[in-house]
Amino acid sequence: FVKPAETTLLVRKIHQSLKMSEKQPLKVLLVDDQQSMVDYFSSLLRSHGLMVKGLSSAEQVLPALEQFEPDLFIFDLYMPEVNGLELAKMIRQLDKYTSSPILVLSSDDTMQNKVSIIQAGSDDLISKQTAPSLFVAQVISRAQRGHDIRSSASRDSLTGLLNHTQILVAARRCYNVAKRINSQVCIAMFDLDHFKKVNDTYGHAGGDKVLLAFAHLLQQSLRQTDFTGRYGGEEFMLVLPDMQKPLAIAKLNAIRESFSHIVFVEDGVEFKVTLSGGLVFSDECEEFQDCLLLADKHLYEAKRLGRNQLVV
Ligand code: GH3
Ligand code: MG
Ligand code: MG
Ligand code: MG
Repeated sequence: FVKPAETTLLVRKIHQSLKMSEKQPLKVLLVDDQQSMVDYFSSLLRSHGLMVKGLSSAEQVLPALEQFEPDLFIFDLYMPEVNGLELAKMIRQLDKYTSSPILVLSSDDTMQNKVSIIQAGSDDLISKQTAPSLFVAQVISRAQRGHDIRSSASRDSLTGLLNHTQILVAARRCYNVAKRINSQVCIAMFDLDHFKKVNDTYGHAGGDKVLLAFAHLLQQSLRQTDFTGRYGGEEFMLVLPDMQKPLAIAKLNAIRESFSHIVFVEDGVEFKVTLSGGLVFSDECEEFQDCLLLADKHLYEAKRLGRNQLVV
């Protein structure tokens, strides 16, 4: 038996890692072998509203990344064992951080050092003697860029929904949570009906408007704790954690129904679009992969039965 609060908490964690909401502070991971430097720069940045994880050795970096997803890395150049450049190279090899900004800190800000730092793939060298206000300004602007890169990489550019990779990450995590604490998650695959015809008749721009309208409808209709992603061209995946079957079905059916009533206008011509959906619940499958197969099978069945309907 599990209290609903626990699911909410776990689901919120998944959201935090995927959504990176604007309200979250910018996050910086700082490594310097001198603890006094770590303390000084961390408190300077914290006093300007940044969230800082300060470490005094390179070995602590990988474990720290499991809990803390930085927008910007700052590495001291001279450190025993692994220096700042080597550490930067290692970070660049992690899928999640291939494009993250990395600043290297040194009191030795010679041209030669600057050149080798940039050649090694880091973004810039900052002198430890830089005026605090300039240091803070540089860090904030780089961290903001890093944040933007990371959030655009997880979202679909047309609709702003999670992209294919991220919605699958969300679905898999919710599935694992549901299995672990014995709650229920609904995974739905929605596919717009005869969308090729919409494009052929009203143009690609007309089709895009329909996709956007649908994305807006989803965002309005679902809870903060639900996940919505663009799975493919005109295919969407919804993940509804911790919701009883009848309620999930009713909710998704209401979305299908509302969408079918939207009147689009293109060059003065009015038209409507419908969608079909396949639903699956976590207790119906042994493995996450089975959920995807079953949802897809149900979607295919909804199409076969005449579209504009959901199959559970
Ligand atoms: P069904 O009812 O069986 O799903 O038929 P359908 O025509 O919707 O399915 P099909 O897979 O044959 O065609 C999907 C179409 O979606 C093809 C493509 O032109 C369109 N599409 C995919 N991505 C986009 C997009 O980003 N914008 C626009 N406007 N159209 C897109
Ligand atoms: Mg040092
Ligand atoms: Mg379609
Ligand atoms: Mg399709």
